[in-house]
Amino acid sequence: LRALGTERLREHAARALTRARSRSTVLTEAVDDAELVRQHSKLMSPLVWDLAHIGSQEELWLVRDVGGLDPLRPDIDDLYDAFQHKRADRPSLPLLGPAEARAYVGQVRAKAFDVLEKVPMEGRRLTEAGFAFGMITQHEQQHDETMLATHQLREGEPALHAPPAPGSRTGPLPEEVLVPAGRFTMGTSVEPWALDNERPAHEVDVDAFLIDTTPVTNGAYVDFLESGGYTERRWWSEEGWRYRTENDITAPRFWWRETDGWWRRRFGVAEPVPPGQFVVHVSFYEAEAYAAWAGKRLPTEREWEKAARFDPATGQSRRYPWGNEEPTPEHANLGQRHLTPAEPGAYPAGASPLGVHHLIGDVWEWTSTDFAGYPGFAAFPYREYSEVFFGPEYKVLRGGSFGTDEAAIRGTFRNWDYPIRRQIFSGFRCARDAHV
Ligand code: AVJ
Ligand code: FE
Repeated sequence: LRALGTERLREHAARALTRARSRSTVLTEAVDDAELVRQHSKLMSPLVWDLAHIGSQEELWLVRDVGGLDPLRPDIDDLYDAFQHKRADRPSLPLLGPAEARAYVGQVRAKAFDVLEKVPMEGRRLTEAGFAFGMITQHEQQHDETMLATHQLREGEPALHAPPAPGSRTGPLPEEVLVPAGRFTMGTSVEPWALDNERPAHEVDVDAFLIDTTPVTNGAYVDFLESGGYTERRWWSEEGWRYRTENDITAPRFWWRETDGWWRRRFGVAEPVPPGQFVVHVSFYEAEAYAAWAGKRLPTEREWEKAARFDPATGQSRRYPWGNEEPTPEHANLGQRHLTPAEPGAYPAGASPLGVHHLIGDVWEWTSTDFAGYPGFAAFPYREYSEVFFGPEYKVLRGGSFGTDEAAIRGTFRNWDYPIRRQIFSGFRCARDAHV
């Protein structure tokens, strides 16, 4: 970032903010006002809440904090504070209506651009202001992915459209890759837009292990299903079995069985489950059961990151599996360009030095690791960003999905959720110990 120079830095931030806003606009203009204010699922906010919340965070961080400008709407701070109101209660709040919310986010953005033009960007200010703009860009993109998940939950005619994800551009890939034993650098102290939970960089020692070259496909998952995967207690953990039976979970979310096979609903379209694509909308517990059935296990978070970042030729950790350059459409299925995961081998340019594919994009990958701070963790800019979520209730997911923007993903990025969650774009790959 420093190397960019302050003018390039301003441009970079402005472009990233504008790209996020185009996406928020698409997601909130694809449905009518009645659908914007409706709660499509108890798990999600009405889309109009996400929109105004994006503006509210931007007002707090960029307009008031970085810019030192007067508040625009101090009266609504509380309405859009995610910690004040649970998602289920948000529809009953006196929220801004669709037209008001659009006007509000527009006014905030105009002020944020004023701040971006004028804020001094050198030395410490550069790092702080640069991070604040990066954080707000990522925040908007994270809510855009959440809004995409709301679109997936919504009933009714299709509202979003995109070309299909690419098919394989390689021959068949080996099933697994061996990751040799040894130390590698996990996390980062230098990535400019890295959030607090990705910091600091630290060395970790990892035993040799094998990891699947790609995430698990629908076809492989159907084999698990049809060989009694959901009815045989032995594949499931105790908690997982309780969750499965109490909620009568019998297949991934959005799937159902017809006489001719498995079908799914995807953004309002009913279609046969495509066997080649990676499975999506599974909980941690389902992923864990599949892995047990396959004679494997889920990777730990450090295993996942080593497979993604470690370059055995240099001993260094890369920003992304393919190197240090920002993602392009050749590297990964990101950015809501396609509204499905791809198939194995679709992104050969995105493979890691060890030959692991599809680490970035396609589906968020469940790991077996509980969300916790790295050694030397310091909450920034506030405890509520990640620290309050540390603990065994949350599992870490890695790599981003087709719904994640490139600004909001990298080799060090950590997402987290409850192990029961499946409305997110979650899939997984398996690993196992290497017996050498
Ligand atoms: C990192 C995706 C778990 O959506 O709850 C958005 C991101 N934090 N607003 C979430 C976030 C505050 C967060 N996740
Ligand atoms: Fe938020």
